Amino acid sequence: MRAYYFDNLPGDQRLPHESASQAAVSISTLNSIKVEFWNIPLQGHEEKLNAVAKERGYRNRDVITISKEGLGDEYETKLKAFYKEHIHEDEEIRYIMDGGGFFDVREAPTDEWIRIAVSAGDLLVLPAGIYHRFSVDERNMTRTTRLFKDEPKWSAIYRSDESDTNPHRIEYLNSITAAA
Ligand code: KMT
Ligand code: NI
Repeated sequence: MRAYYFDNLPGDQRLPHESASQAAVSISTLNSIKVEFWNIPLQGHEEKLNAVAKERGYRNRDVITISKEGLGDEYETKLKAFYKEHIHEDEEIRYIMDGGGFFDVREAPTDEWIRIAVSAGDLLVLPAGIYHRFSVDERNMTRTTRLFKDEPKWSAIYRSDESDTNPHRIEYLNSITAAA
């Protein structure tokens, strides 16, 4: 995992887009916006992943391969949907098993994009209510385990005035202010 500020320049979303003028983003900065991260080496990851899942009450999971081969005709549509800024009413928990990609999260209160580059072994938890988006990188492939607390909640709430007043969004912002 490596995190840095997104350069906000137009161009292929699969390229790094690393801002040259800003320092790298530390894990503690990520933690301050409630993003959590672990590295669990692929070899023998089952036991550790199960332990984290048990401890945090993640009872369901599935595996998705985001690639042309994995998604076929749906690939381009899905890539566009994943890269559209959104929130969920639940945590987004991803353990990367192969390939990699970028999770872009909005820092609060600055609203700057922080780009989190992930690879195999990275376990990332985005809190409910954080604005984010996802892209594959130049490898064009991400195989990931998706963990869920209960029933998978797929719905993405795209950014709008309405999402800004979503109770999960408000609760998220309050949790950050309270922690600061
Ligand atoms: C989401 O909701 O942003 C996603 O599921 C992204 C794809 S998982 C790497
Ligand atoms: Ni999402």
